[in-house]
Amino acid sequence: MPEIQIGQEGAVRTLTLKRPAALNACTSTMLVELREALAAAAADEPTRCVLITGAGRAFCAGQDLSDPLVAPDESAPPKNLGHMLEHFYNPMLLALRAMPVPVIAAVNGVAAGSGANLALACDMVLAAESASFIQAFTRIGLAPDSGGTWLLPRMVGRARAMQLALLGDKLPAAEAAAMGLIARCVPDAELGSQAMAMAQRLAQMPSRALVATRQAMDMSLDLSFEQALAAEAALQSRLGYAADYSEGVTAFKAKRAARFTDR
Ligand code: T3D
Repeated sequence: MPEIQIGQEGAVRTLTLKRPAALNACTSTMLVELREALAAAAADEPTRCVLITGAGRAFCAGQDLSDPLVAPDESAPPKNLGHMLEHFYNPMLLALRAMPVPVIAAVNGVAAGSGANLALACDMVLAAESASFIQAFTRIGLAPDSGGTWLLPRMVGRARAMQLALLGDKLPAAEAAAMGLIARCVPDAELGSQAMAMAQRLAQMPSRALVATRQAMDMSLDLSFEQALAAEAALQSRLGYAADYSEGVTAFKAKRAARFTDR
């Protein structure tokens, strides 16, 4: 039984985490399937946006704590959890951040531990009102992983990042939106349609410009102002040679909608 369900709506590839009985907790199988599904979407020219969501009442409860690769076992030596990260999480997350098209998370319920950070690693997060985000790591004696230590301070500042990570409290979606951790909190019944509408909108936009925006934002916090200006100039040089720039300006002058095709 696949643990990732793959769908397609026009130019939008949907990836649904599908272990609802365990709140879509991540197994090594699911992480490999997710990485492969991202690679397939990246290689598929007609796909111009990826939408990740969860089946059932949760988005993802983080690492499956029953997985023999990580579950503590008194009759066996302790396991090296770093291996799970190095072999399964990190390659998937690096593939996600290197996608040639935007990636949206539609958080339909609780997103805990690595499940929360999987959502936050996406380019835009929409969440249902009943959803929540939990940096659940310290609750079980671990520190944030799956990019949490990098993402959280950049997204909400160190003080809030530390509060979320140290306490591991449940953060309702509305509060996550209010503090700028996610883009939008929507009524439960509207999550699917609003997330798909956003994905379809992004799919019509110039993919290379969107991806360059992600790259520039990711880099900028580690750069001086001068370095950021230089990085922007380098990205803009690249975009200026692409067909989408020519199409965008031509469409503007002709007062028509642009038809972007680069990827
Ligand atoms: O290398 C490494 O492996 C380290 C990597 C770590 C990455 C991490 O993600 S660490 C954090 C792991 N996640 C957690 O600690 C969260 C554990 N889950 C919860 O705290 C709660 O389930 C939730 C707050 C997410 C939801 O609570 P609630 O009350 O809505 O649901 P529930 O009743 O607790 O769970 C429903 C079922 O899902 C239940 O199974 P059952 O009793 O009906 O058969 C529960 O055991 C299962 N489930 C929930 N989370 C996990 C899980 N099963 C396995 N692993 C889980 N993470």
